[in-house]
Amino acid sequence: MPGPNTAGPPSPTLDGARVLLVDPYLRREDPMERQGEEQYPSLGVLSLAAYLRHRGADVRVVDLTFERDLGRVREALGSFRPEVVGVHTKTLTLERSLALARLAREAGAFTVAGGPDASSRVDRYLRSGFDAVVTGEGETTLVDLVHARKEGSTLFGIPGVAFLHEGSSVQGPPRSYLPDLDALPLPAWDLIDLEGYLDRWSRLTGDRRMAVVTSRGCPFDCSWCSKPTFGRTFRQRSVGSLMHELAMLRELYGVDYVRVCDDVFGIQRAWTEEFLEEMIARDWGMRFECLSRVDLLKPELLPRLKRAGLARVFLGVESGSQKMLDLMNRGTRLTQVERCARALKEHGVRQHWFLMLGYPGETLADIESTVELFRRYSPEEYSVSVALPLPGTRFERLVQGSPATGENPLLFEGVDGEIVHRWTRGRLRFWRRMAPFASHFRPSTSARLERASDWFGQEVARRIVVGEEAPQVLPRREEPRQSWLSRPPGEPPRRPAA
Ligand code: B12
Ligand code: SF4
Repeated sequence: MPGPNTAGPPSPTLDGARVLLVDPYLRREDPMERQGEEQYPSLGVLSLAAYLRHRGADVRVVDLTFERDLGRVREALGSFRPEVVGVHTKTLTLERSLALARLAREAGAFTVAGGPDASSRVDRYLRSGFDAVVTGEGETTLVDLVHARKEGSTLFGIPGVAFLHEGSSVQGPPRSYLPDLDALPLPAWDLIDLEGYLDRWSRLTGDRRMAVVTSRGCPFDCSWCSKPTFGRTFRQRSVGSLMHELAMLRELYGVDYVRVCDDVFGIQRAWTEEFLEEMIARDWGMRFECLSRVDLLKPELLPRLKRAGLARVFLGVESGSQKMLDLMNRGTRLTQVERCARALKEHGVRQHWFLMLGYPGETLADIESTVELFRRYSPEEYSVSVALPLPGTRFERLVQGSPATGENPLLFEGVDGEIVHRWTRGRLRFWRRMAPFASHFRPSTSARLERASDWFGQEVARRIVVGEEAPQVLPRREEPRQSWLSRPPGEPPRRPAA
């Protein structure tokens, strides 16, 4: 089984400390995800497990993804008797994380939460049963925390650690980011049932798929993007270390398709070129998919990306209106979207567009432009999310000044935002379904169809809008709607990244 591949930076020896890490995501409890097919183990948990093990801890992992209930955690608490239980957190799994904290505490373990959700609402986790929260990048912080527990020393002053002291939350200074990602050991694949994931992929697609990261963080500054773990830093692994990981996945597990889980793939052009050269030279027949930006996937790169195995790209297209892209601080141009979409089509690379509705300032005319852009390029896959002001984002600050610090801004004055949302999704679905037939239409038929769709779109819009003016999307006080986390049956998978 794979072990650590480097010595790594110096840090305390954990002397056999028993640590249990839990990924609380439980697919069958998530009605939206039950139909989803895109399942990968948490790379964060696997990286932490490998790092702790490398520092001398005795580590176990319970991945609940395909479990029926918390039975395996109970079992591990009883037989392994961990001193520390660490839980990976996402907003979707908050309740289950809190239930796990209760179970672990009852079993006498010290409980710690980490990952995107705990990092963005530390107090919530501390006041609901966790002994500590690790914010941001977890490897070195968790080692220091486990070491302090082992030694019985204080948690005060440990960078990246928060805990409650006499009822108040105390937070150590921010932890600096790991300077060299190559110093991390390979993920601890052997601590989970990786074969279970691979078998499932095999049945679904014929490929043995696994995830990797080639970098951490993203230097861009889209106004709605929340980056609770790696902030605006950007660190890239060397191509050599990535190729080593891919070779191991291939040899040990027969992986032949890789999802690159970076926030954005291809930020450094020289790195991308080197990676493509390596993939082409090795000729493994391994395919990959990634999330990227239209300004990075330059058409001249496409032939080599395709030869290197690029099969699918997730693109944050977001809107067909330049005004909206500028308001979102996206830093992309519609001309780039068009160029990129054309090039991907030409080279037979599947595209999945992320579209966003309801960002402040959006009018029905902007939504029309989005539908129009979609119609012209008809990506093979797409998902639509509702803009949500996440904690710590520029978007959140923007709506804070308004009388309503609305958590669900897809609300048009005088109009039910939900109708606009459904209506738009309906039209996108219609155009997606028409796409395979479009090439058989005569140009005059296509033009008639487009005119009818425009007329129908505008007519319905007129009926649901009260007043003459195209309404602005305005935030309004309401309970948060988690529609950005969910998707109705039959829709393609939701956006995986910000
Ligand atoms: C790849 C990815 C996916 C993949 C793989 C998911 C998986 N199993 O990890 C897929 C496509 C399946 C996916 C699905 C979903 N995802 Co996702 N995904 C990502 C993405 C782009 C990268 C995650 C990653 O691998 N990072 C690399 C690893 C090394 O970092 P990490 O996980 O953050 O872990 C580090 C720290 O967080 C910390 N840490 C993490 N856990 C713990 C635990 C302890 C105890 C400690 C001490 C520290 C610690 O230490 C780790 C190492 O430094 C992130 C965006 C991002 N940059 O985080 C979104 C993100 C995590 N996903 C998100 C969401 C919402 C989802 C879905 C719920 C969406 C949906 N409904 O379809 C599902 C949930 C499914 C699931 N199985 O969990 C959100 C979570 C937001 C939130 N607050 O909850 C994120 C942050 C994107 C965003 N900005 O909105 N996702
Ligand atoms: S949305 Fe994507 S490109 Fe924009 S800041 Fe977030 S991760 Fe970076």
